[in-house]
Amino acid sequence: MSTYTLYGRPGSGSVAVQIALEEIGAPYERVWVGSADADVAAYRALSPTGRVPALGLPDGSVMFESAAILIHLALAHPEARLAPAAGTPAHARFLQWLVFLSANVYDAALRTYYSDRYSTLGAEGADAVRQRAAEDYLRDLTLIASHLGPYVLGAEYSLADGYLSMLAGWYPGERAELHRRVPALAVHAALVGARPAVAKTIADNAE
Ligand SMILES: N[C@@H](CCC(=O)N[C@@H](CS)C(=O)NCC(=O)O)C(=O)O
Repeated sequence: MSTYTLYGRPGSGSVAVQIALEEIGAPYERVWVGSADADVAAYRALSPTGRVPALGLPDGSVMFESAAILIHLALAHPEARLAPAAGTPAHARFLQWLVFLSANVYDAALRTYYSDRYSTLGAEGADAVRQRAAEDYLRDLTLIASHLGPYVLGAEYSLADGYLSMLAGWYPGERAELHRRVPALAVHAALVGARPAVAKTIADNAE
């Protein structure tokens, strides 16, 4: 099997991609991207947004955007059964939830942690951005949680589950409080966290 290169940072959006690579059992090199200006500038030559994750593909090209990477990996490795067969209604739901997570939940996380970038009004504006982001974050996690059964697609685990568990794990404040408010997320986090690919990824990111 050919080799991937995962560009990421510990605990960042690269976690979901690393979980996917571990689930597939694909050989990959994991590269942590530095946060210094020079590191980011060099990284932009590979991945023009300068954000992580990005994935170097076996042909030497590099792709970015976490949801797109997960969709690609699922399609490139159908034998790993990490998504329904392409073109089926189940695959349509897989795409729906991946894009929902990327466009809404990931976005709320970015508005939470980079709130100053979303306002020209200084600290007060950033506080307002953060408050709205927290409301949106909880609303959208609650929405997807109401469809868990116990996984995003029902009885079958898919790459959407690693993605959800990463994004829910970033929710600001106490994890216990989130799980008290949305119990289905507690069940989901326990199921996903018990998977060897997830435990290995979490351990690697904690080093
Ligand atoms: N839409 C992108 C978002 C990627 C993103 O913003 N990643 C964060 C880390 S979780 C990042 O690189 N932040 C650094 C920065 O924006 O300067 C994706 O889904 O891959």
